[in-house]
Amino acid sequence: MKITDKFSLDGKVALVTGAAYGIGLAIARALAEAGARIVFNCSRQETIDRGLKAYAELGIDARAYLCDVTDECAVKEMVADIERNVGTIDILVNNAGIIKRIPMEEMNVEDFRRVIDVDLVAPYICAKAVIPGMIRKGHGKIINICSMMSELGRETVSAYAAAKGGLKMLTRNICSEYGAANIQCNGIGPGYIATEQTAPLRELQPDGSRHPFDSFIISKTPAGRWGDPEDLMGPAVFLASDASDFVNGQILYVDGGILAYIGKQPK
Ligand code: NAP
Ligand code: GCO
Repeated sequence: MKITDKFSLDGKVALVTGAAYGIGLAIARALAEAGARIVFNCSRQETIDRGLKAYAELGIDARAYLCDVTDECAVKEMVADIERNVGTIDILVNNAGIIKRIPMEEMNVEDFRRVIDVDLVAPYICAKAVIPGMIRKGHGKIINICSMMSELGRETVSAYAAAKGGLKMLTRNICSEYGAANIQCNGIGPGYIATEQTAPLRELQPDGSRHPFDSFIISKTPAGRWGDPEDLMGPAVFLASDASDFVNGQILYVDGGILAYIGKQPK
């Protein structure tokens, strides 16, 4: 097989959760351009509509489901409908996620639990729903969208860091439990990416200057910039394709080098 054929997703069915915009849309676009049939879900009809418009403008015939990933019954129904009407899911990208930036001592437990539910329990629910079909098919790819917060903490993101740290270990455990069924489960750990989720961290100040956190990230990132969702497209195709069949349980950090860098030395 030619090496370029190993990156082909022709004939594959990919479910990308929460992929109406942002990182999920970019990853789904990449998988589509590599040949996959795209299915996505969101929890709000207006987001579904926004996503379908975006895919149509990209020339991608995506199928959409209104489904909250924390609702196991709804996820099982969605997966069953996909298997009936599109085909068995070959690739699952657990992308749907939320963040609540609240100092831990001020965060109520309901908010903490909601972040854990969406960012950790839901990837378990979705993986559990697609694994039987992958086992029947004899192969599968699960990609969990982790985070720098799978490795590092920072103020106000206790629930998110706990969830993304757990998602790193869930990734390793799915690898351990299902590697023998030829299912590869890996993570992508984006650095700081310019999406709606991080928009508050990049808001211009009243005087027109950069947000202090924006300047902080620029200084902490060797690439000297925020990531773009498009920076995740190649890594996603790699982990979704035959090219990564012997890669399992790994987190591929796509972060411009931030995790490797202690930070600019004082002048
Ligand atoms: P985003 O712009 O906030 O988009 C999140 C998407 O998830 C939306 O389409 C949203 O649609 C969907 N979603 C949220 N809750 C859902 C639920 N309960 N059920 C189904 N869909 C749900 O986020 P993003 O920046 O693209 O991030 C995508 C993923 O990458 C997340 O897991 C995030 O933690 C991770 N990540 C982001 C960054 C970054 O810097 N942006 C870095 C590392 C990791 P609805 O609201 O309509 O459901
Ligand atoms: C934050 C940011 C980060 C990014 C991402 C970094 O408030 O620190 O939202 O958490 O979303 O997860 O990898």
